Amino acid sequence: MILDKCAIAAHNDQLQARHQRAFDFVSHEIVQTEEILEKLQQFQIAIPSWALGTGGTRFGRFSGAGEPATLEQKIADVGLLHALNGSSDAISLHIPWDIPKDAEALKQYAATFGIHFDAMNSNTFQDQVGQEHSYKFGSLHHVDPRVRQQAIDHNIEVIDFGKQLGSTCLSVWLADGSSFPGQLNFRQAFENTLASLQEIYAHLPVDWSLFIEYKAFEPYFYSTTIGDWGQSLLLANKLGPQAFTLVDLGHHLPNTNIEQIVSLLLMEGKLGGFHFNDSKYGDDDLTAGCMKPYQLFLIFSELIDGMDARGMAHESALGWMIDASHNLKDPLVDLLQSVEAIKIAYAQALLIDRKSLREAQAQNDVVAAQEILQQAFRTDVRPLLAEARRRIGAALDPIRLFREQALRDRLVEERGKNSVATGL
Ligand code: AOS
Ligand code: ZN
Ligand code: ZN
Ligand code: ZN
Repeated sequence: MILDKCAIAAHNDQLQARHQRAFDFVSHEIVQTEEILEKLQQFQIAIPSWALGTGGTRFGRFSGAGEPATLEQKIADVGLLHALNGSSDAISLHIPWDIPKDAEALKQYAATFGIHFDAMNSNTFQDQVGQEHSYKFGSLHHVDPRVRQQAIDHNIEVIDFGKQLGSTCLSVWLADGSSFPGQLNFRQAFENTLASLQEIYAHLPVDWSLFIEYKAFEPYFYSTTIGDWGQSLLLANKLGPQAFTLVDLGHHLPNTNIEQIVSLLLMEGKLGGFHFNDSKYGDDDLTAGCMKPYQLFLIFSELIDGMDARGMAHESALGWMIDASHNLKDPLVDLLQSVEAIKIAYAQALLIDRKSLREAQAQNDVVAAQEILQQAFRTDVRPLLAEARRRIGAALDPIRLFREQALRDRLVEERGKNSVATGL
């Protein structure tokens, strides 16, 4: 580990007095401080392997230096994040970008950083070298049963890798769609997708979940076979109790009320997990909370309300993951920012006075309802996050420590300037 515990302790000592003043100020106004601190310590957000390298645009890729070139290096990067913020104890792998050669050794290596393996992601949106059939016209929805079978077999292979690593979830995102009216028979495409997913579902171990991610458009621009939460929920309901909908925040048409979707999926017991990111236009995959922090807060407000109504444990009942990737910032620093934004929204939503909100709703007191939400949203909870980190030996200010310790330079020294991560 390129960051040792002593460096974190020295950093925390240096910032302690200022932190204490800020923490005392905010905690003075909050009744349930200890409860929130405990929840913040437990709340972990998984890191996707593909976010550790610099992302591309449709037009080019400007790789940063010292990117993780091997699976071990990707795990070490997540280990570094976890040491800094104590909030990212899992990595989500993607096959075939992250094929584990020796799963047992990998598991042990990850455990040295306190890291385990989150959802496994399959890939039937790219053709791989030596692959028999092309996915140019889709995979699980394809008109040709041989292409569907190849995609089914791939997903089963991904489950098998996941079993070896101790994962308990398969996440499926399909690019399958069409770009021109008339290209596809929608009903047939949907039925083929369902039949293919049923075969994959039949191979799920009993303690596994299947997450079905939807996306409005891209890479195709007329229809996407799993294009919205209705289509995903329909599939999840038909498949059975181990199938759930996955919400990626960037996968909606502009202005969609995502918090309402979240609320109803939770009500139906069919919300599986999240891909956090932020966007202004489409699937922009920007840093969580960089554009619409109020929306993120409102989503967490519905999540907490819905999870508490069903008695679900916040930290473990749903799959929390980031799915962001871009090409301007250091990916590790960017991930620290995303995790921070997600936990800020979570902490603010924990502050909502639920009892008063229900009363206001019952009285149709619209003003009071808005005041209650915004009172929570406008509370600066950052000292609570810092205190939660301090108590578990993580850094009071992870980004500052990352920069002070010149951690990227150390990674470049170790890995070289030209190491490039596999991914999009
Ligand atoms: C694609 O747009 C989806 O967000 C996927 O979740 C993900 O980015 C992809 O599966 C990477 O493997
Ligand atoms: Zn996603
Ligand atoms: Zn996406
Ligand atoms: Zn995205």
